Amino acid sequence: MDTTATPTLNYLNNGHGLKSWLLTRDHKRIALLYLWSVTAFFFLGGFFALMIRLELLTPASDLVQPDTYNKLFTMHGIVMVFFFLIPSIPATLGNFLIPIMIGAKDLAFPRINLLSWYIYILGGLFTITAALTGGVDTGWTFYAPYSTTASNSNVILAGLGIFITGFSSILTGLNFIVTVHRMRAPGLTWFRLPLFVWSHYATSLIMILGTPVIAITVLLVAVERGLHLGIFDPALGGDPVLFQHLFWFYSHPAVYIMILPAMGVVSELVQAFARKNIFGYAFVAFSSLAIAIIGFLVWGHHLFVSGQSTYAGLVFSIISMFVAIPSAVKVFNWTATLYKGSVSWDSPMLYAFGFIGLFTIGGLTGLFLATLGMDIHMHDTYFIIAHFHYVMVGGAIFGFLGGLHYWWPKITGRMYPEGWAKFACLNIFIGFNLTFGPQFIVGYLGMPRRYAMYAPEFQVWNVLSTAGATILGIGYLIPMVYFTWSIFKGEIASANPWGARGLEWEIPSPPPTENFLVTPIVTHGTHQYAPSHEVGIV
Ligand code: HEM
Ligand SMILES: [Cu+2]
Repeated sequence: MDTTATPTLNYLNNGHGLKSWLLTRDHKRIALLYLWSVTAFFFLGGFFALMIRLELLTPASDLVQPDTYNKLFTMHGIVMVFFFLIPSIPATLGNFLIPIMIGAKDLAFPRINLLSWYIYILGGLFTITAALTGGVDTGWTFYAPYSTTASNSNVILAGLGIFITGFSSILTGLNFIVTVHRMRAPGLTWFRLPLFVWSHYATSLIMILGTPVIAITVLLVAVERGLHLGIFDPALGGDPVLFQHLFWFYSHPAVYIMILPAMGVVSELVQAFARKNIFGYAFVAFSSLAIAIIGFLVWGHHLFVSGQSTYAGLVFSIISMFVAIPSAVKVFNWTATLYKGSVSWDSPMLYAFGFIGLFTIGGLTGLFLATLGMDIHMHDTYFIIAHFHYVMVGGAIFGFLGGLHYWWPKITGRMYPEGWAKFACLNIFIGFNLTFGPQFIVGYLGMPRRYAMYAPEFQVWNVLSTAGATILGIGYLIPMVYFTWSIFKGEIASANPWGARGLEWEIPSPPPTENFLVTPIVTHGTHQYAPSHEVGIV
């Protein structure tokens, strides 16, 4: 059987019209539904970001009123975290690739997969409604008692949106876990799984263990706001620090929901473009699990200045240092894999390089912040903003874009223009560093976050940052244009345009509806760059 010729029927042309998409149970089509929606949310969040940056071009509050400014950064944070970053890689690339990578026809629960998308959209509509009907000004962290008492905004509606979307995340996580346990092709043992699958397995564990906590937290905020029961507000007999514990017990692990899938992507990219097996497969696989577990133990580093005991601060400070170890293991092993590899500089690999560099900066500055004494100086300054954007934009979004470019030929059956892709990547890299680099400095100098106005001596850094954000914004638009173009005009992609290894490269591009016409039997790990081995399917 010739598996590389493009068959006439594939998942894209098997069924036409809106209904065939809105009622689909095919994981690949659902992945595309998510891709369109997370992209829309990304540009919505990006619009808010641009407004923030334009306001901060000058020290005075001249573009928008401070109250509007508060609503802008709140909506920016909520949209980017809950509606873009958390679902971005798992719901798009994960949904598309996990069944294929393990030799299965679909996820374990295809209908629940579709349901997850509808729940996500419903949650998004609630939150957008909250934004349009007056906005929310609490910051995406909803700190009590401001959010439960003082804030004159749509807290309950926005919270409901996040509560609903949480179920989407939980169901996706459950679906992935059951799929990886139950649906692997014959011969695909745990230690033959692609590292992308391992990282999604770890992510799913966090999703199902952590998400209920944030759901209950926003529910309690709504209960206190609506019914005036004293849970968090000291005036009613509640405890505001309890809110912070509950919030960060989810939201710290959630940063690993955002970054682990990107690490999985980078593990695949490094192997494909260095033509080598990963150095220390088991270490990389287990480091994902270690991150998932230790990630649940460090939330207290967000409470260093909340009045928790020095002893608790000390313990959280030390555990936070530990969580850096498995991340560092990954960075070391990627670097060791690249060492003496025949590295090709295609655009997905450029994003992987970007990820490794920027994530390392984000991670190391995280160690500064985990140092108790230092955080007290840096707390609530722009240093924090710079740190988490290096991790989440420099890390998660570079991983997402790298993965999207790498698997784009598989997803669409078309190549994108490589010259433009390299140009866009460079654009994003420069724009990113110009936006967030100066924020480390201005934060260190003492500029606080979340204010529409600032002292004039900080202006020069803010002008640089706004200029960078403009370049970055344009950089994000370019792939939108050439990806759309490539769907119609791009060169037809072969089954394996990169010469990469893995089951997904052994089926046609785009894949047929059932992925595999014959269930593959796996005889060795999916990353086999040693020339003596046969590839995946026998
Ligand atoms: C064009 C790129 C971006 C720019 C220029 C930008 C700018 C900003 C600024 C200036 C703030 C600070 C508001 C403040 O606290 O005073 C902020 C906060 C934040 N950003 Fe971004 N951002 C960008 C992209 C992103 C992306 C892609 C994400 C997530 C994927 C993200 C997530 C966040 C979060 C979570 C906050 C915290 C909001 C809060 O403090 O409540 N940002 N961003
Ligand atoms: Cu944290």
